[in-house]
Amino acid sequence: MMAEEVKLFRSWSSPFPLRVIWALELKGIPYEVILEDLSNKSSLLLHYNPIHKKVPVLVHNGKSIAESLVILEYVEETWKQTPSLLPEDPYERAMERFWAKFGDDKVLPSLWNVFIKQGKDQEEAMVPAQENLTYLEELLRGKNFFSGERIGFLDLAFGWLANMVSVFEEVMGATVLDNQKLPSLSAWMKNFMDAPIIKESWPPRDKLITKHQALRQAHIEKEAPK
Ligand SMILES: N[C@@H](CCC(=O)N[C@@H](CS)C(=O)NCC(=O)O)C(=O)O
Repeated sequence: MMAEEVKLFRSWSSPFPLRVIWALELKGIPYEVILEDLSNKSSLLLHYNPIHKKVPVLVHNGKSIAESLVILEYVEETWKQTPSLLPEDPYERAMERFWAKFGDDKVLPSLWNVFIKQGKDQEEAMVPAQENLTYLEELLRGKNFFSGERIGFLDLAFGWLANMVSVFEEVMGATVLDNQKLPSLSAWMKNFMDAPIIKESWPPRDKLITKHQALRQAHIEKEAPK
């Protein structure tokens, strides 16, 4: 059989390409990583993802796919070997996709909004963020993982949360995830972080902290009255 070409464009810090890395690693698919500097994108990245110009991009035998959740579905359908990332049942599959979209459309922006604000503005931003986290708490009740007994599509979709909440908390000096109020979500974070493959893949924490300190500072300065 001809060797397959599987290339993944990523940046060192972005959590979106990690979803794809986890999927490829879980299924045991060999791949090559192309590290992008997002402040100076390569012409290849612009060629493969001319619409969004973002990472991740997966290139499989010359064909490119962008958008991490779309790529996850492609990986699942192309490499059918175990572990499967999505359940068999169409309704359960639909629910995983629904919540993954909720994660990107609602959870991520609401937490980011908490992260870049301070004082009263931050308190206000905390209300929808906590509401969103409570939905996840309910979804996880009685389960080790979003996808059930083992890591699946929805866990990979929410993987960023397991790492980034504590980065946000450290940079802001405020708590987002209260272990008492959100015990199932806290337990999930630990289960996910501790899983083999996942645990080895996070970017260096000190570099993430420095990067997010600078990002937060830049937002705060932009908002400050002149
Ligand atoms: N919805 C996209 C989001 C990807 C994304 O936001 N990537 C960022 C890095 S965190 C990026 O490449 N940004 C480059 C830019 O916006 O110029 C996905 O799921 O793949």
